[in-house]
Amino acid sequence: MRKEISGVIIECLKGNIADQPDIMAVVNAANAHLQPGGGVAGAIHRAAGPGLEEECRQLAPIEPGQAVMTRGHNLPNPYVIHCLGPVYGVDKPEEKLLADCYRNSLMLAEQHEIDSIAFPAISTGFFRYPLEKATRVALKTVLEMAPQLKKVKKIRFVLFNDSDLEVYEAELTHLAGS
Ligand code: AR6
Repeated sequence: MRKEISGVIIECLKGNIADQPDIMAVVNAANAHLQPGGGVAGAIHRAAGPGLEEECRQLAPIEPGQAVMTRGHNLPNPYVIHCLGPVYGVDKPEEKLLADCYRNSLMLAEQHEIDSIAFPAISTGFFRYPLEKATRVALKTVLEMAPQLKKVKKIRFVLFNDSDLEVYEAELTHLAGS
């Protein structure tokens, strides 16, 4: 699914965040120490190679809601933006911290003149944020920021399975109209 909001293309598709070759910056659902880990972080670090872990070491630790940027190393993307999402039920207020991840990533992208960015569903795996609630926060935050974006022209949400994609598509239709 694809929509255009204030000149920004917002799209949702099923796929692997580590395999988005037409995108300038992919977002990592990181841990505080910016170490490989599992899920999205594992896939990104495996594809990027050890140079990414080395670059990350100088930037860690990060706080929930924070975003930092590195090069993409062996990924097909020039940049990776690493975000620490809230652990659901632990890091509070979780809705604000999750929104901060999306806001801070888009602000970093703007500062570095990045025109396209791909997000996974931050916090909805190991960090247990319920997918429907996290989807609403992600899409509302991005739609609110769209009119202010000058450099970012494409925002892609990469979902890992069909049911997660359906939740994103339903929420995007609800928020942006069909
Ligand atoms: N591409 C796209 N989405 C994926 C991929 C992938 N390759 N792999 C998993 N997902 P998670 P979190 C989905 O756990 O909840 C790590 O160990 C997954 O189904 O990667 O923010 C870190 O080191 C889920 O919907 O991120 C941290 O310790 C979503 O991406 C911790 O987990 C996020 O799942 C971060 O947990």
